[in-house]
Amino acid sequence: VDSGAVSFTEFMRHDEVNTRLPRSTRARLSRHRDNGGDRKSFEGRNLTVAKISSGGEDKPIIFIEAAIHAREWIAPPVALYTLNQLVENETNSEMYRDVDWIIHPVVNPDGYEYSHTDERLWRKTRTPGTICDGVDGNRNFDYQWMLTGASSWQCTQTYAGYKAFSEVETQAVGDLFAAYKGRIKLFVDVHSYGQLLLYPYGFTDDPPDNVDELLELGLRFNASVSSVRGTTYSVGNSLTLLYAVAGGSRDYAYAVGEVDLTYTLELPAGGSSGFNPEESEILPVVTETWEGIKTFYEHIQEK
Ligand code: ING
Ligand code: ZN
Repeated sequence: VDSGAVSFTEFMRHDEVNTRLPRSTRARLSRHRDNGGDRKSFEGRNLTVAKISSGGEDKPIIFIEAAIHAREWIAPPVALYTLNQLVENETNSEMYRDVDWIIHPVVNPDGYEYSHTDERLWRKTRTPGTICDGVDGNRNFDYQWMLTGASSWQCTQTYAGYKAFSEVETQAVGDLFAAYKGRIKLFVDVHSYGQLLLYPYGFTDDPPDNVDELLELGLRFNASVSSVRGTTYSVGNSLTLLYAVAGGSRDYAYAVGEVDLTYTLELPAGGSSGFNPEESEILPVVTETWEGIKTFYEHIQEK
């Protein structure tokens, strides 16, 4: 057990995440890396995805992505803790016997780095615009693109890009949905903040076909998380509980990727901006969230 592979006592820079990923996924069974279709970020960083599998090409997949938004620093640790628990904690090894996992801990590495080096509250990618830089990755997916809750003006935080999938980082995620179509059974897009678990859709409050299952499983996620130290989540339709959004990865996963169970997870807040939890909060947050992830896993495993 190499518990020192990934830090949960401080926020890691992208190169630390990236170099520690292969270490924590070191050969045990057929775990391997996948660079999101061999793509690099706009500025040339690896778009490293960890895949955890005990072999075979037909098992259900749970897909977790984090940090499509740069400033949401508490999100990558949740993805990395999940990875760590799977590959470093022998007692969890049955969790990748019947189910495969794809974990993309930093979807937007350029923005993530910029939020460390230049502007703490940077949210978007780093592609240059004529006046303002960056695209909101979570408005850039090719499903109901620009319908609502997104902006065509490059200087806004929710700029959807000049076209759907204008960003290589969102294309890389889209490629994964295409490559594993039919196998991905649950997708979680990890954000902060708000203590919300949101299911489709972001652009309408018309309930999706399997709203009962989405809600019921979401409530079980909340029960598991809250059993640790009382953190509670509101579970519901995205638009109703938060605000209108179109072009996000969750709805794309649901409607185009044919993933039946898709959620946006808004982790707890911290600090004056909400995006700055104390580093001492990382471990409590990832630990309680892991209980919820296990509940997701049990549901997929029993299905
Ligand atoms: N929130 C998400 C956002 O992209 C969201 C919320 C995403 C709602 C997807 C619905 C669909 O605005 C944060 N904190 O980024
Ligand atoms: Zn976000």
